[in-house]
Amino acid sequence: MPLQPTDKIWMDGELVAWEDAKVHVLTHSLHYGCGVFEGIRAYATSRGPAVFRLGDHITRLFNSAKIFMIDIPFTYDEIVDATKTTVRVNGLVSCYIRPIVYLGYGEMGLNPLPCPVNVSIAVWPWGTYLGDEGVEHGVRMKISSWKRHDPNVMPPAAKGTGMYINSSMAKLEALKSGYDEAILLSPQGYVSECTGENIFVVRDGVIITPPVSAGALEGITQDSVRTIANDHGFGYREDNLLRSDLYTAQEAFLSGTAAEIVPIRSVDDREIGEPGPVTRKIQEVFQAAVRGEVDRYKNWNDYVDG
Ligand code: PPE
Repeated sequence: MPLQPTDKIWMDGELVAWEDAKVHVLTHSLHYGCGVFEGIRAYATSRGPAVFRLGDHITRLFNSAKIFMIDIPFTYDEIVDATKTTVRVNGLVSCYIRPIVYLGYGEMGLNPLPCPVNVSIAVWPWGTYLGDEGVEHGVRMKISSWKRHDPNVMPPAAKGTGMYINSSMAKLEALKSGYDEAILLSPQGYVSECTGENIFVVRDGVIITPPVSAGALEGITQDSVRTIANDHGFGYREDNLLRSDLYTAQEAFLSGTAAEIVPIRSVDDREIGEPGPVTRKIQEVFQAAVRGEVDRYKNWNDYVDG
């Protein structure tokens, strides 16, 4: 689906018109992929739009930047405020939010140190990432021939722009082969994550997800799944998973800000089937929580209008 333009984009402290939010072709990050970003969502609630776990996302943005030694020229509070302002001025009740920190125009060459650090925040309406059909009946997954990053080649804890070439290639391979989405294995052969989502299997009522050491991003939605699972009496643990654990899973699902909670209906043509009760319950509670309907999770809702 083509991007749906909104009114304003926050760029380096100013709100500029959507069509004027441009960068020079010699922007450092365009050539070398050195930048960090976040994916956040704001949801419609009875008290107006609420950004989901905003503080956690901005903390991860600063941590990603720290890993690459990118010095963000704004404080945590300034970025939090700018995010809310951008949602507010665009008048959207719900939206996807994309903050990006990148090395700008100035010097060329691999040394990142002389480059200016630029920050932008854009928002736009974004529906279901993996399709309505996928949310309802599950997506068909393919294990990619591309491996996830080795932690000493690319740091999985960082949400670095250039790191997503790996995800793009896996996505391309899956789509060209007729599947909805890819699963990547770590260089050691354990299940890591999907191109832009964490992965879970359910076995005898216990939800199992790969540990960060298998190379996955520490997902904020994944952490919400952990909390919801603990609060609803499901077992939850992090453990290494083999591809055969996916093939024999009783239920499997994925989680991410863009994707939300999506059931997996098959992996490499091994049928898992229609979404099971654990997946459905997690989906249902998550959808209520993001909309500010669950008292217990109120601290996850950051209201844009104060
Ligand atoms: N793994 C990867 C590689 C990843 O990119 C994401 C988010 C996750 C796990 C889940 O993290 P969290 O959103 O905190 O639960 N991917 C973002 C970008 C997706 C995109 O296509 O762009 C997102 O979901 O916003």
